[in-house]
Formats: sequence, C-alpha cells, structure tokens
Amino acid sequence: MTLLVTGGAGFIGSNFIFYWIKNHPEDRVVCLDKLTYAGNRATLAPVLEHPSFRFVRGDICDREAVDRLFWEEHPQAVINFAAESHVDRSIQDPGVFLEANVLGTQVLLDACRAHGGVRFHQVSTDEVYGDLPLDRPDLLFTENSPLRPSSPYSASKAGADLLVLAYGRTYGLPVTVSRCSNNYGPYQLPEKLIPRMIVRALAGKTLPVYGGGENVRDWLHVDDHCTALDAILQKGRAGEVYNIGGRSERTNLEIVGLICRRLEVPPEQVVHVADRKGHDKRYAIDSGKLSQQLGWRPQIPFEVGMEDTINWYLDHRYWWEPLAGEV
Ligand code: NAD
Ligand code: TDX
Repeated sequence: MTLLVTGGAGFIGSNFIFYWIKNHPEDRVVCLDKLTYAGNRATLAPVLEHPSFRFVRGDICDREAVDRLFWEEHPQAVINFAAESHVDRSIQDPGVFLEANVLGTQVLLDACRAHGGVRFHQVSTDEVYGDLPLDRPDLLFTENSPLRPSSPYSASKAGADLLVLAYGRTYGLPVTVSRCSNNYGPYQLPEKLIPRMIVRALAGKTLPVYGGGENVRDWLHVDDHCTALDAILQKGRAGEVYNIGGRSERTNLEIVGLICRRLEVPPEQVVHVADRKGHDKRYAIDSGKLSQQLGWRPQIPFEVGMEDTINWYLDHRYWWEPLAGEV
C-alpha cells in the first residue's frame, strides 16, 4: 500500500518513517511536510534516496496541493503527525496552531472523503484531557476522561480529534485517533524539555525549570509510540480512540537531575524560572484498551531509553548544533 505520512520531517514523524520503511518494506511511504522551523529535511537523509520513499514539501492547509498529491499517489492510508507542537509557542501565538492543527486536519479529512474514503489516523496527545492533581497518584486518563485542554496547543488538538471522530460518524470515513503521552528519543527538537536540558548542559548553560519542577509527565520512548501506531493502523477499529502511555511518570526535577548526573553537571546549573501559564500538573495515561484489544506493550524501560537518548545527542552534535541557537 501507499501510506501518506504528514509532518514526517519532525521528531515523531521521522522516527515513524524509519520504523515503517524497515518493518514494512513492501509499502510505499510518501511524506508531506511544510518544513516549518520544526521540520528538518536533513533528518530524512537516510531514506531520501530510498526507492519506496518520496518527500514532498507542502502545507496540509493547502487544499489544492493536498488534492494534487492524492491524485498522484492514491494513498490507501494517511497518518497525520503534522502540527504545531510546542505548548510555550502556542501561549505566545495561538493562531498558527488553530490553522495547522484544526484546519489542516480538516483539509486532509476532506481529501480522504473525496478520494473514496481513505483510512485516516490522527496522532494526538494526552494533553487533550487537561491535567490530574499531584496528590491523586491513583488517577489515570482513560479514553472516556472528559476533554479539558489547558493550552491553546491542546485545545487545537482536542478540536482536531473531535473533527476526525465527527467525519467518521457523519461520512463513514474509517478514522482512528491515538492520544499519546510525552515522547523522548532521537531527533527531538531542543525546544522540548529533555533535549533542551541535554543541549544546554553540554553548552554549560543554566537548566531552566519552570516553577517548582514538581509537574509530572508520563514518558514514552518514540520507538514504543511507533509500534503502538503500527498496531492501530493495522488492527484499530474505525471510530475508536486509543490512549498510548508508558506508565513512566517522572517529575521534571527528576528528569533534570538524571541528565545532570549523567553529564556531570553541577546542581547550581539548575535554576527555577517563571512558571508556564496554565501549567498542567500531571499527565498519566491508562493504555489498557490498547494492550487488551491490540496486544501492544511498551518495550523500552525509561532508564535504558534515556541513556540511549543522551548518548544519541552526544554523538549527533552535527544534527542539533544548527538548531540549538536560541534554546
Ligand atoms: P514536531 O514539532 O517535531 O514536528 C511537526 C512536523 O510537522 C514538522 O516537521 C513540521 O514542519 C510539520 N508541520 C507543521 N505544520 C505543518 C503544516 N501546516 N503542513 C505540513 N507540515 C507541517 O512535532 P512532534 O513532536 O514530532 O509531534 C508530532 C505529532 O505528535 C503532533 O501532532 C503532536 O501533537 C503529536 N504528539 C507529540 C507528542 C510529543 O511528546 N512530542 C506526544 C503526543 C502527541
Ligand atoms: O525549559 C523547559 N523547562 C521546563 O521546566 C521546558 C521546555 C519545559 N519545562 C517543563 C514544562 C513541562 O512540565 O517540562 C515539561 C515538559 O515540557 P515540554 O517538553 O514543553 O512538553 P509538554 O508541554 O509536556 O508537551 C509535550 O508532550 C505532549 C509535547 O511538546 C507535546 O507536543 C505533546 O502533545
């Protein structure tokens, strides 16, 4: 089959393309990416010459370009990673998040409808559920938790999720949605917590922790996210939402502490700075539905994945140094 991967020059999309080409060599993969500040064509260098891969620079909001690509490639499935993805940027400038994340998703859904009901998967986030209190470690997000997004980013993702599900119900489009916890791994832009701290630590800069640093995130290695997406694309039921998480909860201070120990950074380099507006306290995901119905389990223990990730950043300065100017 031909699989259209949007946003494939970003962090998770590029890891997914590598995963898919390796594990499904019979398939053709077409990547559509606008190459915003977050997209990097060089990341895809290992597959750019691959005979079953094609890279197309383009905007998912551009109806004509998307339609043309569907006529050229006749994809049997679309997986949508394309999005503005950084919460802090959405607080500064929400407009572009609404355009890319909501309207761009609508353009893709319309193309799937117009071309015979193409299978569509939306890559979404646990942030659509809002946050959980720090003093209730027993609580987890399930697929039935109410949507209570806190930031313009998560509100735009929640809007897109609802649109996807509505296209499934109204037009019978074969859609699925996955909501994943925080990813880490290679090729993550150093605006996000883990690579930002690694890159700044290596540069001898301060490590800025927002507020008290007690906020909790549920970390999942990007390769485990890819295997979950594979299971959903192949076996997921149309109209369903699947949570994806690693049950690997850590406070931000624990993450920064781990990086400091590994890179032998003195604790004085860690500084507490102004808190993020509307900062979500805790995310924790129950992915029982995915494991029970589709047999998925995460395979990479957090400490192992972090060691590999830190080593990757140590070995790939050429990749991140040009991107690390302002972080
Ligand atoms: P990223 O910012 O690293 O990459 C986003 C990619 O989308 C970039 O290559 C960018 O050029 C492209 N893009 C942006 N707007 C576009 C447009 N209008 N048209 C075409 N391409 C466009 O993001 P990421 O961390 O890889 O996240 C990918 C997806 O996964 C996003 O939808 C995000 O909401 C979701 N997600 C991310 C995480 C995480 O921890 N990073 C967790 C759960 C879900
Ligand atoms: O410099 C920092 N200092 C800091 O304390 C940065 C960049 C972040 N933080 C904190 C804020 C969060 O509590 O670390 C935590 C993680 O922050 P981010 O890396 O910005 O991720 P988060 O806001 O949790 O969102 C991420 O996971 C869900 C992705 O960016 C989203 O795209 C995804 O949907």
